[in-house]
Amino acid sequence: MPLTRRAFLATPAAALAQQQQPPPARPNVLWIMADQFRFDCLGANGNKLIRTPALDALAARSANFQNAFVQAPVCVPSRASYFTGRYPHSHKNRVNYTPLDSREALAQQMFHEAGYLIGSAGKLHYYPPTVQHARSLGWDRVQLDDGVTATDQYSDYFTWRSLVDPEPMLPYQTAAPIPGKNPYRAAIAYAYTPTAWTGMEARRMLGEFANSGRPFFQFVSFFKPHSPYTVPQPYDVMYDNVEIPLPKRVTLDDIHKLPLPVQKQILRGKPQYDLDRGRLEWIYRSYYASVSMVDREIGALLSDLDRLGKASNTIVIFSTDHGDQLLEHGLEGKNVFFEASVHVPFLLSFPGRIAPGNRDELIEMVDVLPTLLDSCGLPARKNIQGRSLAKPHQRDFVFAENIIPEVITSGSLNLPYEPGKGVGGILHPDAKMIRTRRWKLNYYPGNGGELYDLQNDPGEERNLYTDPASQSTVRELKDHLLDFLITADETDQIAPHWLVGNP
Ligand SMILES: [Ca+2]
Repeated sequence: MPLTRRAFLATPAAALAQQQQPPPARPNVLWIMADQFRFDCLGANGNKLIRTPALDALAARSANFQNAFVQAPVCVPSRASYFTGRYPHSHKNRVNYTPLDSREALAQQMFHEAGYLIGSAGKLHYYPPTVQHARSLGWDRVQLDDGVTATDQYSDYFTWRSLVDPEPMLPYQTAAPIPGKNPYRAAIAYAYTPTAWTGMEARRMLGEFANSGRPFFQFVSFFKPHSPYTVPQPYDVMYDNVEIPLPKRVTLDDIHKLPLPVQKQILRGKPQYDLDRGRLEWIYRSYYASVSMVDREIGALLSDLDRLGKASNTIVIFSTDHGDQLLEHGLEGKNVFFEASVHVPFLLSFPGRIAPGNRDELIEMVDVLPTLLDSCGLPARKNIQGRSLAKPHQRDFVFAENIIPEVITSGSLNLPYEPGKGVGGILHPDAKMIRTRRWKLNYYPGNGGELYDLQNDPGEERNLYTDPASQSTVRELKDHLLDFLITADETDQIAPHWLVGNP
């Protein structure tokens, strides 16, 4: 009597045949990150002046999120949120140059457990900032360069350059301007810059991984376009004749209308709010040129991915840890909740699985890790707070948070924080942002707040926080914020034995 299909599947022979079938190939992950990259500095996001052909080509085959927000406008907390899928107040890595709690699980460890080959080239920004520490956090291959002189002694880039650059003693951030030309013209040659090195190491690693026969998770992390603005030839002249619109000038009076923590941030160290407009023009040209440099390296990397036959089964994402004010509201850099700092570009490409095109929904960067796990068929831990973008996804608001003493005590200021008394007139260190499609509320306990109507005031110039007509909106957003803070880290707050299937 012939075996029915059901009876055959129950036989030992069928079990063996199933075992011998190779499992379906898991997709690879190529995660590209740039540091301090503005949303509006992508051709694909509507900038007609900037040259980003590689990222524009990637955007054309990606879901290009128009309303993506970071969890913190500062490097380490934002990056820790990307890699844990958790909010800063939950993972608690709230300020730069502090270690992450070793109980937190990171993306690369989750992919390592699933059998992936794991690699990183470029900036990680861990503490301590060593290769040994990075390896202990799950990376099989690490080529490290955190991009600031304080960490150069641990940098693989620095070691490499000392061997290959005919002028290795020339600091990599030094300018060598020609009178009348770009004052940020770099002394170093392009081939020896951290940007070129990161691209080169990333391509080398990708080649190795592509030939390994294993799925891979590769992180490629550029320091640029983060300041200093120095750019090597030929990028120093790339935007010489381009008139880039500059932000509105602000006065000390404008700054003094903001909540005290924001004033302190804008006026810390050597305030730049009244920077010479000619100098500012060169800052914009050099920032744009840095973006174009990063774009060049991304183009070479993606072309390798294609050449190696891996493009069709690789998820590619492009992300950044925060934006750059570039003197909007009188501030260089970030550490504030203005759109230029928290609203970021985010591209997600997964051929055949994620439909290309602009996506309008509000998303948070804690959503990135659950999206990658979901797309690769891997389970997500219960305490991950983001939501997969590969599934129907709707948020009524996004959330960000920021530790204020971090931003006012860095650089030339070094004020201690005293519990109960605060620092520099700021009573409590923490600040929270909640942003709907129309409204943004920033709250500084003990120091007031900001409310902006983004629909009628996209430049965030009219603070309505104390405006009598806006009080119901302030109350409603504060209610959302309170509900969010109570429920966001539910799995950390509720007894473990109540959590079904908690690892
Ligand atoms: Ca950063």
